[in-house]
Amino acid sequence: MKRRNFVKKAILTSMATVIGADIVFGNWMPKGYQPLAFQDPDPYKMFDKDRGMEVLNDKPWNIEAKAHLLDDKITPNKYMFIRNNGLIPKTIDVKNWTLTIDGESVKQQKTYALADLKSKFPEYTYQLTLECGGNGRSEFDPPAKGNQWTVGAVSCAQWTGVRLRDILEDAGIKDNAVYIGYHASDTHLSGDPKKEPISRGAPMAKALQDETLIAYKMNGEDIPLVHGYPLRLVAGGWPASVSGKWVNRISIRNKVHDGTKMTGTAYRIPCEPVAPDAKVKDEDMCIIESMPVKSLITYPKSGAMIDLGKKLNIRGHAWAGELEVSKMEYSIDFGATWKECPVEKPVNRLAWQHFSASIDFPKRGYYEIWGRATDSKGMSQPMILPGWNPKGYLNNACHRIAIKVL
Ligand SMILES: Nc1nc2c(c(=O)[nH]1)N[C@H]1C(S)=C(S)[C@@H](COP(=O)(O)O)O[C@H]1N2
Ligand SMILES: [Mo]
Repeated sequence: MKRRNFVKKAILTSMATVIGADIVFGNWMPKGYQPLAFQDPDPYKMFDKDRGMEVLNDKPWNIEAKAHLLDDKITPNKYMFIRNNGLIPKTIDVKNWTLTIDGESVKQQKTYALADLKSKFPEYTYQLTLECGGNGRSEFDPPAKGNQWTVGAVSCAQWTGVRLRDILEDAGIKDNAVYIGYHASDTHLSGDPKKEPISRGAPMAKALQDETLIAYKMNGEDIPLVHGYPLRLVAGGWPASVSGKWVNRISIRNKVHDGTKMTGTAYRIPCEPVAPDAKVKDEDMCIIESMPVKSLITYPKSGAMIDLGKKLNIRGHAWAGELEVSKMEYSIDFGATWKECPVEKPVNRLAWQHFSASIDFPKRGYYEIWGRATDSKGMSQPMILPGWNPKGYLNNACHRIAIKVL
């Protein structure tokens, strides 16, 4: 019989690879037919994520971790949250991938192939804390629109690449440079090729920091596609929206970058505190820069039980944007009293720091452990939700876990 109306063998084989099983009656599949497995993809398989992660949105894909999944000192891919504003690039042409430096304040526009970047500039590796500006949004009341992140939109992976500073200086920075802005190859949800899903940036001082990288590796391997393969800007300690994935162009601007999600209310908070539910004018909103001090108890998992008379060992991470965490405390009495516990130095600037404590409980019953970090300028995490803001950013309230002593 004639087979030309049916799917070719090579295509069948590649489909079977993606699905992870033989397509038994595949030779009967009409040409151009899309198997259901592709129409309703399994995000955990597609992105190599742990099944304990929580999918918040599938268009675009937004997936968060849980506190206890973030226990590793270096966050592995399977526990790393995903935040997309648009659609992940469908095809990545690595061989022809380039990074262009342009803008009003570049001395000479330049384009670098991936291989150029790797051979021309020295390589650095840093562990960098990336927290979404909207992490903790789910607690705001009145609620804020957007992904209802709980605590899991934070990661601290190891990033390897070249310094953005070295590239910018190679192209030449004019004296009037103010800001950099990134452009990337993901596409707008509307499908309109002229619209960018996001194009943010940072002031020159942040762009020129040692730790601000144009990265091509995460945790020692190629960056996973969903996290920005093959090239990503990484600016630790600032809202992770500054860390552009799939970057192909960086503009040196003579003004504050005005790309998508730089203006209006996006990634901005009221310059002065406002009452909950207040309407704030665009001109009274200020761009979020360094993230506030925060911590997570990553062990044990909330709900753990322990026998009376046994010590409970807890541990977790604390971070403070551009600053260091200088003190870590915990409370088992709803914040009435606090005990200090040791917190390690960061492996490098902008990496999260590890704390641990060994806790005694006076009698059987229900307890909560609250963790509170303080930064090197003396600012501490608030015990409950901090300043309400229209878009629900910067909730750095103390993390809490429930414990039952039997
Ligand atoms: N090109 C591009 N870069 C992007 C985004 C995006 O949608 N497109 N999202 C930003 C936001 S809001 C966050 S919080 C981080 C999330 O990074 P991750 O998905 O690797 O965890 O990427 C940032 N970089
Ligand atoms: Mo974000």
